[in-house]
Amino acid sequence: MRTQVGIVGAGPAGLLLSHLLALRGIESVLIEIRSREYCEARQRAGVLEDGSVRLLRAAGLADRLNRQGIEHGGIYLQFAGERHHIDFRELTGGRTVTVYAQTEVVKDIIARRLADAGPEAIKFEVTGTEVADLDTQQPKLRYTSKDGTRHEVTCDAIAGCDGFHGISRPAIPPAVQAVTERDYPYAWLGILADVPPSTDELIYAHHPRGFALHSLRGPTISRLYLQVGSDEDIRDWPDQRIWDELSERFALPGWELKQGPVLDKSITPMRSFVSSPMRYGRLFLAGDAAHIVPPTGAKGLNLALADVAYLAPALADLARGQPELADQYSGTCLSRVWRSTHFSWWMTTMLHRTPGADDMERQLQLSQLRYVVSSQAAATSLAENYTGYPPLPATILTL
Ligand code: FAS
Ligand code: PHB
Repeated sequence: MRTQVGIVGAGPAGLLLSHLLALRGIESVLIEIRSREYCEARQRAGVLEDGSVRLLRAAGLADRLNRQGIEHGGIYLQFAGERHHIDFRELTGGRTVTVYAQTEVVKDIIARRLADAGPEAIKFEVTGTEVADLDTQQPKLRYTSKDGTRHEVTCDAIAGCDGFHGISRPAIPPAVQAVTERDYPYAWLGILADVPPSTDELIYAHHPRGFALHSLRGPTISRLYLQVGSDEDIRDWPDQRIWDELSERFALPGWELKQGPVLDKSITPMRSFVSSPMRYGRLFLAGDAAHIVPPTGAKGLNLALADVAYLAPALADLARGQPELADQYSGTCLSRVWRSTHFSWWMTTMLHRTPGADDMERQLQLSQLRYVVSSQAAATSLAENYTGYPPLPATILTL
């Protein structure tokens, strides 16, 4: 079997890449180990940067996003019994973010790919994925389909969009790969709750007991997170204990956290991870396969979408014998990745309590938070990074 681009992984990166390539007349084979239902139900990110919304609109994928997405003009920072609003519109000249869950982005793109290219557009529930001959002009993608048939696809290029635990990144020889990583001594316990949000925009709360985040998924569904120890077991966190802890960390006079049935809960480790370069021969990494950020900056999903926004034109040109964009791909993306990696680290270390930390950490954090909410320069820096910096260029948003 032959194709122009083999894509490993049907998360946001792989799905969007297959669509952006199709818009450019480039055929691809997209394989995925999980089922469609699993991919669509996997609770992950919730906030789209300004550029991600523009990208999905330019790609013709934003009908439901335009109807159901909730535009937010800022966030709240809470600390020392105070809650302050950071006004993105005012600070960035009109840029905003949109609350629209990753699950919905995945559903929208799967539906579009299957409608455009039929049931074979995404091969779900494959096993035995392998990539080979990456340093040749005909790399191979091998997998066993759900019916037990073993396949080998000869490609012009392969896109490793298979996330942090995928097989693509490990296929790069260690001698040519530089990994930079930092594990944080805490994790996020996240819940999806059947209760109207107690806030109009996200609340990021610094508290002596640890960080808490109030996000949302719509007028009747809330999404909340709690900093917990990095070795916590979700079985030790019955729903009421979670609500009690959240209520304490968000407590403000005259304000109450509404509680309700918990629909989903999970614990996510926190790490910063960058693998460089994001290319080896004809293998190109995109999204979590190449980098991981702590979710405090709401960057993971947006970085994945930005990577493939650059990768699609690069692979289209490469297929036509013009390698320049493909040669620039890794450098271009890593520059954005490090900006988001720094911002995510900055938000994380400003808001989370390091276990066993002395009062110096707390005083430094409070000073930084007070500076951010009182200085226009400091608040502008947070606002432009949170809404997406650097903004995706018009060349990338013109499809
Ligand atoms: P993904 O991991 O989403 O997708 C990779 C796909 O490849 C998966 O479907 C996987 O099944 C498939 N795959 C793996 N191995 C394969 C193989 N061998 N063959 C074929 N397919 C294979 N980001 C935020 O911005 N905010 C958040 O709150 C947030 N919360 C998160 C919570 C969790 C538990 C996790 C793990 C991540 C979270 N993230 C969050 C980050 C997340 O949104 C990622 O950035 C985003 O999913 C990245 O998309 P992809 O790069 O497509 O990777
Ligand atoms: C979410 O809604 O899931 C979310 C929002 C902002 C973050 C992380 C997660 O920083």
